[in-house]
Amino acid sequence: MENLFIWDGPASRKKKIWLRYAIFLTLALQLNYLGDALMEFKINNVKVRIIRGDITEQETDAIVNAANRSLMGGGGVDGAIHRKGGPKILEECKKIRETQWPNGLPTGKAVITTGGNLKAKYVIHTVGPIWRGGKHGEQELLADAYWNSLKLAVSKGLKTIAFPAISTGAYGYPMEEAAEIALRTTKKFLEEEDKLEEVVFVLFTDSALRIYERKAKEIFAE
Ligand code: AR6
Repeated sequence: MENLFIWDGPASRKKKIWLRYAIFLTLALQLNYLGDALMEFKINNVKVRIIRGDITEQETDAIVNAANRSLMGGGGVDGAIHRKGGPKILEECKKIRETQWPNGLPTGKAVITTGGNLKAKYVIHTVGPIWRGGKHGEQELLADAYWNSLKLAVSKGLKTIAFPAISTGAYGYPMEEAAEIALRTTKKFLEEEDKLEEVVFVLFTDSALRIYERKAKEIFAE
């Protein structure tokens, strides 16, 4: 059999280039995988993971929806959750509107419904603030959205929860600032409360992932 590792003249040059390319690609993929897999922290014995992915594919007990106050669905994460989760989610949202929140869910509050056909058993719907320059209480409201979602998960006895980057899409919140609040609020919550087992931050793009990773190294190391 021809040995690919031995130089046997220009005829095999192309093969060697391909081989090197294949080795390089394998290593790069592994490094990338390891890099992501290593982005894991422990706060008060609770695992915090930061990954790139689709929130609707998460197998945590609950996934969080970046909803709007109507709770009747929309685009982005909200649209994807209702599409994949099916009509049961909307049915329960309608009941919540009829009973608990007739005028809509206020910004920063959270409610819970079934996960319908999703892998997650529950969806926690919260409303993040619309970014209006940062001087209209956006920070507090975004922190409330994370805090109240975590609190609701604990009050229902759930152990694992996954968040998207709330408010950073249609609502225009800058990713850097939003990541800072998501991570600081979660850290504070987990320092006070250790009933959860895992919190996952699911970022949709590479650039969002990098921002979260950088911020997490800073904030969780403090
Ligand atoms: N998985 C994870 N992250 C996602 C996904 C996904 N499948 N799809 C988008 N993102 P957005 P908001 C990211 O707009 O800013 C809706 O219409 C996306 O890249 O879903 O809170 C609601 O009904 C972005 O970084 O939520 C509201 O009206 C982040 O998720 C309004 O949008 C949030 O983007 C809420 O806007």
